[in-house]
Amino acid sequence: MPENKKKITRNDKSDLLREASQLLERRLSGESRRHFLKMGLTLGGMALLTGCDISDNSQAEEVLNRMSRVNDRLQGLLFSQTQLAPVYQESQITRPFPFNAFYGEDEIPKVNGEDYQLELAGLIQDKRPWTLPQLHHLQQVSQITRHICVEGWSAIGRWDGVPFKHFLQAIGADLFAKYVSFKCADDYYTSIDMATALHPQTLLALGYDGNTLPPEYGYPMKLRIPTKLGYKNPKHIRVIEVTNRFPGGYWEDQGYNWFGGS
Ligand SMILES: Nc1nc2c(c(=O)[nH]1)N[C@H]1C(S)=C(S)[C@@H](COP(=O)(O)O)O[C@H]1N2
Ligand SMILES: [Mo]
Repeated sequence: MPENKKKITRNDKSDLLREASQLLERRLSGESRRHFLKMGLTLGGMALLTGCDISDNSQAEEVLNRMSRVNDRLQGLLFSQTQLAPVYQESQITRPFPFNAFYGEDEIPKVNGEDYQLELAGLIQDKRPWTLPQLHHLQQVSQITRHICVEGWSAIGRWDGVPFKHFLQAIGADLFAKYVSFKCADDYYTSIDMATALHPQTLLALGYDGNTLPPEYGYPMKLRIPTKLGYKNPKHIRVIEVTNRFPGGYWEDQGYNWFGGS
């Protein structure tokens, strides 16, 4: 008998519901998640609306996927390039700042900055790779913001680097394309919408707290996006691609909400 066709008892159902609502929390994010919850649009409600049987795993999965896609679209619509994430004082920085990755600290990728080249692909006029000294020649800014991880922790840090919008303009990226995607020196990958890429607080971060970005926080560079959850902030970026084809992401492809607003 296939996994999702097993007979389901009453207890199984409440376990399933509990598990499903935890999944749902992960699949929705940002301002529209708060709207969803305020409207009482729960998984059960959605199941009624769509006529899906949520005690059937594959149908529950389908409901979650649909809610997640609606949530992406709503967040995209609600997102404003003039609405800024809160900024903090030097004294509020969390020390030490937490490390997180899908592996332990002993597996942090070792990138050699001397021969490092940032590769560019897709809808970009000038796809020549960039070295670290070239990136340091661009105008640098610094910013103290809160990093929020879906796993239930947040921390305030200071990142220094190049406003990503300036970089996209410098390389002649198609600013009307839908997505910017990132491949990292570990097996991590993620992607963002163009509106977020152009947001004034989105930073190609080369430094942390006044020093070179250390290996644990993403040497030689990470994208720091204070309007998005932690998993949308790629560390150890190796390739940047501008594209209209939906690129997904490491956690997003496992069910985390793609827009991932904070
Ligand atoms: N390359 C890479 N980037 C990544 C991750 C990862 O595993 N690999 N994890 C993401 C997650 S879930 C979080 S919370 C943050 C953690 O960043 P930090 O180590 O600077 O706190 O990195 C994000 N970017
Ligand atoms: Mo995270």
